[in-house]
Amino acid sequence: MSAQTVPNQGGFQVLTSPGPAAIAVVRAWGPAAAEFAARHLRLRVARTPEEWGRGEVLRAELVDAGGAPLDDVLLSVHSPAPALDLHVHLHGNPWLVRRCTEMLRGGGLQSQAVEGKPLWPAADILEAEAWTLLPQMQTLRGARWLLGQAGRLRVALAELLDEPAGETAQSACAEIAARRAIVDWFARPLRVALVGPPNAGKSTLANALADRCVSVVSPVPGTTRDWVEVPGEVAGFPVLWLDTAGWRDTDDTLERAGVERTRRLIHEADALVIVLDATEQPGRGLAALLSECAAREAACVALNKADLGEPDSAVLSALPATWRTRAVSVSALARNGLEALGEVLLASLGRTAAVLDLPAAYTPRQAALLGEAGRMVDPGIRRAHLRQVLDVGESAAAS
Ligand SMILES: Nc1nc2c(ncn2[C@@H]2O[C@H](COP(=O)(O)OP(=O)(O)OP(=O)(O)O)[C@@H](O)[C@H]2O)c(=O)[nH]1
Ligand SMILES: [Mg+2]
Repeated sequence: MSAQTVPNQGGFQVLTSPGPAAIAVVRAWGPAAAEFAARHLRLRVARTPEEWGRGEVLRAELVDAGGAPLDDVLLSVHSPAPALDLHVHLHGNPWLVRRCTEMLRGGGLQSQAVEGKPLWPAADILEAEAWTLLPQMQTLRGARWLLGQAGRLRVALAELLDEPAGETAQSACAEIAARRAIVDWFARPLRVALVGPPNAGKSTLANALADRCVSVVSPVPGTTRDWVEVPGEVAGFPVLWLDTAGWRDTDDTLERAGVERTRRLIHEADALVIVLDATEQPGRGLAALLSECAAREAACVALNKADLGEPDSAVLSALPATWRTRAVSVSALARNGLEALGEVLLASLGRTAAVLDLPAAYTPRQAALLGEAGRMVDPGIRRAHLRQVLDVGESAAAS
């Protein structure tokens, strides 16, 4: 137990991530936990904490100081009283968790931070860290990637510990550390702005990409005035589609304010999809729009309304050569070409399947140690850093 704990009182930790969930788990230990249990946990079959056995799972009611029931909970006993160590499995309502932690504090228990501590024993620290991060993965692909990374990183570290010396090992360490950014691909939605002239089909495309009807669609140009956020995913990466006001010169004050917001998003979004009605002659504003977007690398072009016919050659020749290679024919209405559009968008961001198969650091701790190892010319010192990533000493790493 750490120095923060008051030994004769006890402490508590919320082991699960914050926010709503099906279940939340709160760990409490020490004599004060036994007092808390006696006061606030009413068992279905009345037994005092001194009568509970290690490994027992008990059903109880969590009650407040006045005896009013708050929740139906499960208790798992990890160590019996008097040195009670208990997991209380509550329903994962944040208000309920807060109420429970208030009562624990009121009972003299001290809150302690949870650092990489999983709910059950992990094979090693790499697995424990992956489990701790798991709730933050926003898609199934992200969860799979993270769980696979523990194994990939373990293998890569074993190979690097075997590596006799040299720059290859140094750069391999640095590359694994730099791939720490990948975990955020799955933990934070990519903000992609859909920009283009009025009536090009941006709102229809946003709704089709997210497979839900959030943005208003109409044949009247200038329908979308403020940007609309539509959550979705592309190939297992979480995305927030930002449907914007159509790009054009206008005297309408309200519409002009919308276009100004579009201009801001062109530069602030993580990536762009430039949406064009490919069946129409390019309008006067297209050159200005393309020049506003020119500096953005992470971008692609949706040549929309493909259901009406081939793209107009004037639209294609209005695109600079670099944009033409990233242009995809789609029909937002018929939902055709959306997958190909997603692939081109992800490629412009460097998010390829091949990158996901490489070993990557996924916590700041791993990245810092691997980054440090990458700077070490001396193989002995480098290996010492690598062993720290695995959280093992000299003999354990050698065995
Ligand atoms: N045929 C066809 N029509 C489409 C397609 N996509 C959009 N439309 C139509 O084009 C019109 C404009 O669509 P919106 O999605 O509102 O266009 P927008 O770009 O959001 O327009 P603003 O909000 O005014 O800038 C609507 O009548 C849509 O039904 C498409 O792929 N094919
Ligand atoms: Mg719109």
